[in-house]
Amino acid sequence: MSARPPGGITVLSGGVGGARLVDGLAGVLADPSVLTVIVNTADDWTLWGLHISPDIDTILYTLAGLASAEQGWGIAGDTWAALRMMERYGFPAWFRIGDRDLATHLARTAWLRDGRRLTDVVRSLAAALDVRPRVLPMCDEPVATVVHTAAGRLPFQEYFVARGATDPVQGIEFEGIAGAHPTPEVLEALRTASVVIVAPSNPLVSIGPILAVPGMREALVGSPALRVAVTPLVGGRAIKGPTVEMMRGLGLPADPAAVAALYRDFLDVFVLDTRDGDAAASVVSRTLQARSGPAGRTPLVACADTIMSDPAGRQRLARAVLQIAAAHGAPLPPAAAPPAAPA
Ligand code: FO1
Repeated sequence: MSARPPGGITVLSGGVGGARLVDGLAGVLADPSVLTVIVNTADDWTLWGLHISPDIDTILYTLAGLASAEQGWGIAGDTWAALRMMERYGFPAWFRIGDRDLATHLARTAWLRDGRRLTDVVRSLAAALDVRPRVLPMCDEPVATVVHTAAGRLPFQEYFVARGATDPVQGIEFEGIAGAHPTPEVLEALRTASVVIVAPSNPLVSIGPILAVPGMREALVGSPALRVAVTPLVGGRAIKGPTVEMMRGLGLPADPAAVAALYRDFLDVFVLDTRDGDAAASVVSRTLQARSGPAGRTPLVACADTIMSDPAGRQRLARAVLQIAAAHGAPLPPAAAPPAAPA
């Protein structure tokens, strides 16, 4: 395990929304190697005998500057020759693996078959793609999200991609979670960070599995870092994906206060979108009400523009989150100089 300087920044993240903030942070930090990303792997699945890790790959491709902005997954400008051939051989083609993306799944699968840990494999992928932040799977063991619907128990990608996330969600299960452990690298990243940021990812199926790994919440509670979560909801809607529908399906109010309550046992600061500033009081009261046992620290609420529609928006939110962390006393690594004003 390579030693990192203390005072790092560790982000818990799913795919697209989290990747945008991670990219913004990597862009504003003078040394992006102080950044560690702990990534959901419960969306992982096996297709054509290959191990696919959608959220890990979205983070890697985004940080490598390869991501397809239109799709939100896969590689920009990828081609589909292999997919078309697989279709001719009778394989279903609803999960679209591009030709260059296919190489990532082939390499990962080959290395896993050699007996390597997923953590090591992701390190090799990141090194080959010149990704400087450290990207860590939440665990090395297989975990699979299963969505309970009226149509039955659906594997996550079948619910999300094949059926377009249209089935009302009745329950969510993380198969294999009881046998999972935070890796030594994950525990070290939580122990040595000065700030832990929960990205604006889906709290149920992106952040939820990370927090469900036995020992993860305890590691967050015990971390000396300031723990900041960024809302995935703005104006009652998720920027991307079925967060609102899933929360309602599980009987939760689909609002930022309900998201903050899911992080209640470790949260220090919750970042609301500026447009939702009037929800601050309910974030505090709901989080406190939901706390069991001694109240601990009262979560504080801050506001920022959380919409990341372009690279400038990603960096704007990254700087805002770092400023909020600094204002709450977190020692931070140096940020890169702000871009020069246009002449
Ligand atoms: N998402 C889609 O909506 N359609 C696809 O065909 C698709 C293919 C795909 C291939 C590789 C990969 O790593 C991800 C892919 N995704 C696709 C994204 C993925 O299903 C979800 O975005 C994540 O699991 C949710 O974070």
